[in-house]
Amino acid sequence: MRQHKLALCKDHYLEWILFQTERAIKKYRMFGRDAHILVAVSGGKDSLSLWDVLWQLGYSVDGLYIQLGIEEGYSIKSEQLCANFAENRQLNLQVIDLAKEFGETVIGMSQRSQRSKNKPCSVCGMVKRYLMNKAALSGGYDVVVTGHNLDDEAAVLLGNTIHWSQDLLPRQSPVLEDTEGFVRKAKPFCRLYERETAAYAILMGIDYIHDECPYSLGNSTLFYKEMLNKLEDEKPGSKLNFYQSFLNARDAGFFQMGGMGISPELSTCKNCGQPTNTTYCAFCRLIEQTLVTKESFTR
Ligand code: Q46
Ligand code: ZN
Repeated sequence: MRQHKLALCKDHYLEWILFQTERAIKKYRMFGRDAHILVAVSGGKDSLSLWDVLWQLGYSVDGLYIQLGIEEGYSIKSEQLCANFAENRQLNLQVIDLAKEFGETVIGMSQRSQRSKNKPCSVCGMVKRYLMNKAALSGGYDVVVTGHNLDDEAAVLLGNTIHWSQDLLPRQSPVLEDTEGFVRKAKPFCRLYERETAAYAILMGIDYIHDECPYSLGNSTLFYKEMLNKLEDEKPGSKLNFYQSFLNARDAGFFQMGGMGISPELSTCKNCGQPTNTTYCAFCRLIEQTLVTKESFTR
């Protein structure tokens, strides 16, 4: 690990990952030892490694898999890998199947939505965030955790910085506090490089989906990741420094200046009760568009 000037054998590497994860949980006050945790799993190396690490560290953690119905066998295979992972460790996995519960896959939903223009990622992201929050609230969980790693966070940060996004920059954080209607969210792998989480999965023998979602090809996050990798090759530690310096600046109040960080007033959705700044939340408007009957949705 050139960025840390550190080389470790297998046993010490696995210990190091556990130590670094615990350290991030404490440093950013993500959750306590007795928290009831829901981890959102996709079948990929990051989320399954995170579930494994939290379990190894002795946390109480259940899994949530959202079956999106992505073609080319991607969703079927990823659900199976999550189910195998949970079964091998006797852990609880909740599955929400969009087609069964809402009558349509995420691709069908996005084709009907103004929001996506044939690129499902925007609708997909919104649907996943909504359902994670809903599942965590109804299951009585204290926090939802996701497997976002440093490469993900640095790429999003680069995109938000290029646009100087006044809405998104102040909200990018390793932990989002719970607020009325929103459960707490945390990213315990936010300081681990993608190759570090991949190495953990391989060394632990975790069977994960190696294919990328077919819709991820050509998206700007992948492009920003490639740019950051080039920078990292020339200057090891650049990604970590970019992200950490941003967090330091944010904590020092940088984004409170000039009106950044002002959030719109939220009320509650008239259909489902989740927070929104319009009469009906984006998820309920989407479901109405997809012609699913109100009875099946509010069930
Ligand atoms: S699953 Fe969904 Fe991702 Fe596939 S459709 Fe896009 S957002 S790329 S993380
Ligand atoms: Zn709603």
